[in-house]
Amino acid sequence: MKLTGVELRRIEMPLVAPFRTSFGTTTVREVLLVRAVTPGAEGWGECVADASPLYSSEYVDGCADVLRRFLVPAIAARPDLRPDGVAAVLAPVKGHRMAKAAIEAAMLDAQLRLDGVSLAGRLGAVRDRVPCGVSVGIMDSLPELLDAVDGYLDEGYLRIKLKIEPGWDVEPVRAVRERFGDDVLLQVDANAAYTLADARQLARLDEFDLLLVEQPLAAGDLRRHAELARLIRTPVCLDESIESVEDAADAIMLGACSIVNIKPGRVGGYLEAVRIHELCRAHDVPVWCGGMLETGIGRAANVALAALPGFSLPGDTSGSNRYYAADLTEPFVLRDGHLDVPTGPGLGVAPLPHRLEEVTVDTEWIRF
Ligand code: SMG
Ligand code: MG
Repeated sequence: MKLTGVELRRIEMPLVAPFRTSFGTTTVREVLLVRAVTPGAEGWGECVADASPLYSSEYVDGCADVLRRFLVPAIAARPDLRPDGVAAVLAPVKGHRMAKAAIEAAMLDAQLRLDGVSLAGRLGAVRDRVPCGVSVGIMDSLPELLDAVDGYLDEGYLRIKLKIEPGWDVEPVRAVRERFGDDVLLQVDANAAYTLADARQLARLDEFDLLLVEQPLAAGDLRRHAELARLIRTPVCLDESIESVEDAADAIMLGACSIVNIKPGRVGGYLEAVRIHELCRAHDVPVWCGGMLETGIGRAANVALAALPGFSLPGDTSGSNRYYAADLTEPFVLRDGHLDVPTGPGLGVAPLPHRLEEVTVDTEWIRF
């Protein structure tokens, strides 16, 4: 494809409420957007890195730097590069998967708009809407948590995920079960806040029939996840540990997880995400689509991915209003617990120009 240039654009999106996890609290989502410009179309990619390297080693300034200095120049040097060749061209640069995913997504969007094909169609989607869950942050008190869960169930969310950490695990889960009953699909996410020495505490969650416990231990620790999986009944799901299809293969083989959270940014892009989906499907390992508090740009792509056949559990694909009073695109609205998969070419959505202007804090144009 003939790129005329790439824009790196920083935006700041205030959240409707602070979102607290075991590693920190977000009140404003700082997002790096990548815009790939061709003579016939432009495409958008959302980088999912946070402002600080706490979820993973990547962070917004680092992503902008590696894009500017290494990734975009490598792509500029290959004038006929198509989106499905991007990963191989960027492979000599180690790591930096979130940054790589963002430029690949922008090029994919531009190419698909030129071709008149939707991202969902390109990835192999088989559904026109996807079932949605919601991720509920750590709160200051149980009554606050129960109010939040009550509100989300009222809105129609089909699955609740509670963020947990040592000191906030069994009690919030028990409180939600007691108040809302055993039929609610419920799962927890520790963001690596425990060690294997906490196995006994984690086993106390067994009685609550959770769908899964997500990333209880450190990202690099597949072996101990496998040990933990033998000590507790709740299925172990991995998020931070899975950065590639090879990681997923290792985790499945070791018995480190029986479910995988697929986040395209974490694994280096939507095309790698599809490969992980295929591997998991071949092994009968259910997958679901994770979330990184995306704006409508990243959300559109996630919803397209979540429409693939192996995504058999509701994802963290919440409506726009879960995080933003005003989204960057036309908002994604929950209907009957589902979001519609966009059908237009590429992402099927684009930033609303006035909204984009309002939230932009910096732009940088790299001419080819
Ligand atoms: O987009 O709904 C969302 C966020 C879902 O909990 C969520 N994401 O570990 O799965 C996870 C977290 C990572 C982001 S926390 C700032
Ligand atoms: Mg997670």
